[in-house]
Amino acid sequence: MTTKVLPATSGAADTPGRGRTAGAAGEPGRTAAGVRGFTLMELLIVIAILGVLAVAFLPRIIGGQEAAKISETKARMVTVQSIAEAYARKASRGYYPPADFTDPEGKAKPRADANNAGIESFVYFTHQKSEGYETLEGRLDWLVNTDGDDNGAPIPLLQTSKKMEVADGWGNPIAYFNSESGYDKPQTYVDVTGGTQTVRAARLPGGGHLAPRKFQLLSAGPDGKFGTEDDITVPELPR
Ligand SMILES: [Ca+2]
Ligand SMILES: [Ca+2]
Repeated sequence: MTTKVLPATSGAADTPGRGRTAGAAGEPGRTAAGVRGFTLMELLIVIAILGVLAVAFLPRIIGGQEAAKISETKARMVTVQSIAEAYARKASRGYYPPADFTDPEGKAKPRADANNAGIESFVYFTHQKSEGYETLEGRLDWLVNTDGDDNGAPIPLLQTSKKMEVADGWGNPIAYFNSESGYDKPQTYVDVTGGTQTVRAARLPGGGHLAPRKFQLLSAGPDGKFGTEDDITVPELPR
């Protein structure tokens, strides 16, 4: 009896592979492997889909935010432009707001430093008293003071002596140039990061000044740097 049992045991040991593959041990092995493989595939597919979604939509979200800031900046610049035009029409002045704090009528003697002078001068002269045209009154959230200076005396229509710069959509001051104050004189602007930038009046592709005998508004655009391709100008530069 014992001698028959031993060969039977050794017989089973002769075909261990077949016995395990076809037997109870084989099917659970396949099932386990199948479940793991499928789960890994699912994970990979989910990761792949997330990757595709990120690639597809992140630039659109970021691009959409930038587009909104560009639109906001243009809207502000057009408002500033209309204020400048109205200032020139008022009482048949015939000149645009000064960009260097020099009062053509010799009355105002504002305290001013060299930074952000163009736009500060614009805001100062266009908001000294009720001029009877649209002003930045009611748009105080557009105003910033990136160079941290103080005009010394309140600007009546704006109830401030400090916030004299109109910001673009990224918080940087919009630069203002007046041809009479000089397109050839670069201006110094302190940007929203506290850095200082030299800003030059925009030129046409042919080399001439944009809006000769008028005025220019310049935004550093999305990259925050003046003088680069993404700058926004009013009037618009031909591309
Ligand atoms: Ca300032
Ligand atoms: Ca730029």
